[in-house]
Formats: sequence, structure tokens, C-alpha cells
Amino acid sequence: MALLKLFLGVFLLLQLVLHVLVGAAEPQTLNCPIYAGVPGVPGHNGLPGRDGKDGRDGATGPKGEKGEPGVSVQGPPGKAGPPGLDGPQGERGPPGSHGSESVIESLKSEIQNLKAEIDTIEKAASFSNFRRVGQKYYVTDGILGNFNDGIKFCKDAGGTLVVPKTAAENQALVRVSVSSALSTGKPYIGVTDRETEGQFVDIEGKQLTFTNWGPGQPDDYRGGQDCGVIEVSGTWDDGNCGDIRPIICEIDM
Ligand SMILES: [Ca+2]
Repeated sequence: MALLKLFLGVFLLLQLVLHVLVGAAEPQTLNCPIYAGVPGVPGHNGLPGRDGKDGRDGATGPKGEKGEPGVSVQGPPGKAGPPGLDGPQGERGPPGSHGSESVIESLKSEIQNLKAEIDTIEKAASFSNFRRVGQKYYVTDGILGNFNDGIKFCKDAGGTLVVPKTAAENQALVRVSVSSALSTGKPYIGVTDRETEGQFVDIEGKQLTFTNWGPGQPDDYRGGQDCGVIEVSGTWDDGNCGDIRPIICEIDM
């Protein structure tokens, strides 16, 4: 009850204060009834608030459509790579054709020829003086003898009494004769007309294909010259078959 009295007392006091304040502003009649006021117009909206914090990540979206293919332009060539390793050894090839057999036969023939040539060279080299001309050697040890001695000596040496068959061979014979200091002795050559006077043949009776008789020769001087000799000039003469003269042989390849 006391509280209610206090509340009413405060209310009356507030009415009195308000009345004094209003009455000071403008003169009013103290006896006018008091009416409730009309509601005011709503105020304007305030300024927007500050941005809130970032929200959490959303769920993964659906897969996008496939893109367009890129432009096909070839790029520049790259650098050369390092060399590769050696490959494995290949398989053995098939046997060769018969060509290899012919090659072997050819080689055998070549070897036989070489052996024969070496044999000839060894024979020639066994003489103190020898010279090759074409496919033969002219050789001499400087021995002396008659015509028949010469035939035998040369045969035993594996050759024959020398008979030049070309101008070149004739010249080679002169060189051997001169270098052996035999030229002044007029070495024998293997031609004779002992069988038929005036018809000179080689020691096997075959016709001569080359001669180099000197002027007026063969002359069968005094009827006793049936065997050929060679001068230092290279020309041929006929002499006595029993005369002792240098012997020069030829050894064919
Ligand atoms: Ca003569």
C-alpha cells in the first residue's frame, strides 16, 4: 500500500513538472482535457551493417563439359639422343656358292705359277751373272767350251744354249756377254747348219724366227764354220764348232 502511494506520488509530481514546463512555453488553459498523441511516422532504415565472415565451402559442383580440341601444330625437333649400344652378333650366314671354289682353284694355280717362277729365279741366281729378259733369264758362270760342251752344260743346268728370238733378247745377250767380260771371246749361240749346210736351225732342228747375221755372214769360212756365235756389236757370225768359247745359257720361266 505504501508502494502504491509512492507510485502515485511520483506520477503526480511528474505531471506537475510537465505542466510547469509546457506552461512556460505557451499559455494554456489549465482546465483543457488531455488527449493521447498521434503515432509518429516510422523512421528511415539505418546504414547497412559490416560484411559478415566468409561462409564455409560449398559442395563440389557438377563436372563441366569437354573442351574444344587444341590446335595441332608440330613443334620443333628435339635434340639427337645418345648413340645406342652395340647389338648382338648376327647369325652365321649360309655357305657360299661355287664361286669360292673357283677362287680357291685360281689361287692354287697362282701359287703353282709362283713356285715355278721362284724355281726359275733360284736356278738363274745360282749363276754368277744373270739377266732377265721377258719370260726368260740369260745366265753364265763364264765357263768356256766347244759347241757340244755348251749344249750339255746348259741342259744340265736346267736350260738350253742361248738363242735370241727378238732384238730385245739379242741386246740383252750382248749385255750379259759384255758384263761378264766374255764378249771378246764371241760366245756361242744355239744355231747350227751341221745337218744341212747353209740352213741354220736351233739345236732341236727348228727353223729360226729371228736372226741378226753380220754383213756377209754366215760365210762358212774355209768350209768349217757350222755353229753360231755373237759379236760384241750384237751381230751373228758362223764359226768352227770345235773352238773353245764362252757358254751362255737361257732358262725359260
Ligand atoms: Ca763365218
